[in-house]
Amino acid sequence: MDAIDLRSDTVTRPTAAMREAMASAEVGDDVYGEDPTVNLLQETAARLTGKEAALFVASGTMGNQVSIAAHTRPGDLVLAGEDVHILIDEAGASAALWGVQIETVGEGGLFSGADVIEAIFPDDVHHAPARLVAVENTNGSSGGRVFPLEQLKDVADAAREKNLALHLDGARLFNASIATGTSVANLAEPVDSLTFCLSKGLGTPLGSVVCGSAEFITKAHRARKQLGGGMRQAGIVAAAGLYALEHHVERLAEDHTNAQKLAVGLEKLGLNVNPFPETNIVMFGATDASGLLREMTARGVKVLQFSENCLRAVTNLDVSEADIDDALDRISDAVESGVC
Ligand code: TLP
Repeated sequence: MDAIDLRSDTVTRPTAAMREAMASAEVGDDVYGEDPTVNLLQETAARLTGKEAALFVASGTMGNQVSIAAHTRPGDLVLAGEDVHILIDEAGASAALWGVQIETVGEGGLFSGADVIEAIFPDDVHHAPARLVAVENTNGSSGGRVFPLEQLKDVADAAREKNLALHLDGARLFNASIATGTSVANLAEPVDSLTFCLSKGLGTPLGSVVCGSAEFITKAHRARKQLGGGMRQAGIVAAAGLYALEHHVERLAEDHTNAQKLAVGLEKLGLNVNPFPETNIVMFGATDASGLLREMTARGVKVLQFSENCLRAVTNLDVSEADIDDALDRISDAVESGVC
C-alpha cells in the first residue's frame, strides 16, 4: 500500500522533465552574478510580479527574513496577521537576527487598513516605532485563504499614509492567482516587496524568490550574504524554478479541485471541515485529532496535526484525483475504527 502524502505541498519530488531541465542548465558563479539561469529566473520573477528586481534565495523563510532585514532596524515594530509564518514558523528569526518585534493585528490572518492605523502610536515613546506591515497570501494557518485584493489595497493605503513598508509572504501566491483568476502582478501591485516559493505547489526541490525595488533587492542581497545564502552554481536549482513557472502554474487548479473533493468527502464522514477550501489546504477537526492522525497514518494517509483538534491536509503535484478517492476510503475506514 503506497502512502498518500498530504502533509504539505513541500513533499513533492521533482518530475523527470524538471530533473532534465536541471541537468542541462547553464551555470556560473552566482556570488559573482554570473549564473545565467539564476539571472534569467530573477528577471522572469521580477517581470511576473511587476517589480523592478528579484533575488533567488534558498527558502521561503530566508526570503521573508532578508526582506525584514532590508525594511527594518533593530527595535522596530512589524505588524502582521495572526499565526502567520514569520511569527510562528521561522524559529524566532525576526527577533534573533534583526531584533524586531512582531505584533499581530486582525483575525485569522486577515486585517484591514484601520487595524494597522489603530495598532500604531507614532508619537508615543512607549511604543516601538512601526516600520513594516506583513501580509500572507494565501494564508497558511487559516486553511489557504486568499487575502482579498481590495482588502490588501486598503492595507497598502494605510501603510503608505503612515510611512510603513508593506511586505507580502506569497509562499503560495500562485495558488491565490489561480484561485481568483487575478495575475500575480496584480496581486503584488499594492506591496513594496514579496517572496514566493517555488518549492510548494510549484514542485521544485527548493528555492524562493524575493521581489521588490532595485534598492530593496540590494539590501536583501546583503542580508542573504549575512545568512550564508550566497550560492554558487545555483542555476541547477533555478532551472527547476523556470521549469515550474512554465509548466506547473496552471495545474494548481487541479490541486484546488482535489482539495474541494477531499473537503466534501471529509464532511460526509462527519468531520468538522470547511467544505469549500479556497485553494489547496484543507483544515479539518476531530474531537480526538491525535487518535484520528494515528489511525490515518496506520492506513498510509499522511497529514499534519495543526493543533489539539485540528489536522491539515495539503493537496499537491504528487497527489492525483484517484489518490484523493483512495485517501477518503482509507480515512473512512479510520473513522469507522471509532476514533472520532
Ligand atoms: N510552510 C511549511 C511549514 O513551514 C509550515 C508548510 O508545510 O506549509 N511562508 C508560508 C506561508 C509558508 O507556509 C512557508 C512554509 C514558508 C513561508 C517558509 O517556506 P520554507 O519552508 O521554504 O522556508
